[in-house]
Amino acid sequence: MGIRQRLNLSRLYLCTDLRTEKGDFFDFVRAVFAGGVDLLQVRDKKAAPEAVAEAISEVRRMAPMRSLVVVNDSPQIAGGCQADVLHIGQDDMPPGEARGYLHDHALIGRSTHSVEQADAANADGDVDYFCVGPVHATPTKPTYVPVGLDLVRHAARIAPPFARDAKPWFAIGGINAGTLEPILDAGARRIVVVRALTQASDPETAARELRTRLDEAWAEG
Ligand code: TZP
Ligand code: MG
Repeated sequence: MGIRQRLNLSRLYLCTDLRTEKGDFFDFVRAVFAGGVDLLQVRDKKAAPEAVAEAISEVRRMAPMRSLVVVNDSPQIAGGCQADVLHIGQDDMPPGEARGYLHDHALIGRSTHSVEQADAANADGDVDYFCVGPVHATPTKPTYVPVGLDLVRHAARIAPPFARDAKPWFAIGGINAGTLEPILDAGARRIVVVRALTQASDPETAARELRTRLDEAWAEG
């Protein structure tokens, strides 16, 4: 399956650090892939770039065919390991410049935190998907102002998930099985989570629960 098709089919995106304190990174990765995660980003600002690059190579070997492994922030690391997806924020290298480091079919995702940023990402030919958030306040990003459901509704208007040519987008920030329903009602059909899986006692079951609800929401329309 091609990279873009995998993105189009994706629903559950996990950002995780290397879990060095827990020491169970690869077991965790195996569990969440089994539970239905289809994009996995390694985001560990404390780890050495070499450790992140090494972990990413191993995760790519473990990843199911339908999934995509995402490199955060660094076009250089993404290019160096021939990554299929690079994720960049508003303060990172601009997408058009970052593309120069990547292989020809690689995808670029961008974080957005306002209507203006979401509109710009949606219109940018170098951005293949975007994220909107944080929907709710989150200790994972304590300095970010929550954008609430209004930005989710806006994203659903400019890029309706069921429209054939609409750009994929993900809601992010404070999402778990208990907060998912209003986010689906606001029009999201793809989500990014951190704590919902990294802090779960049974990450495979937690992933499967989110995945099942997302699959149902896609089927419901
Ligand atoms: N960007 C906006 S919110 C967020 C990022 C990386 C973190 C979301 O973490 P959690 O634990 O799912 O609330
Ligand atoms: Mg960044």
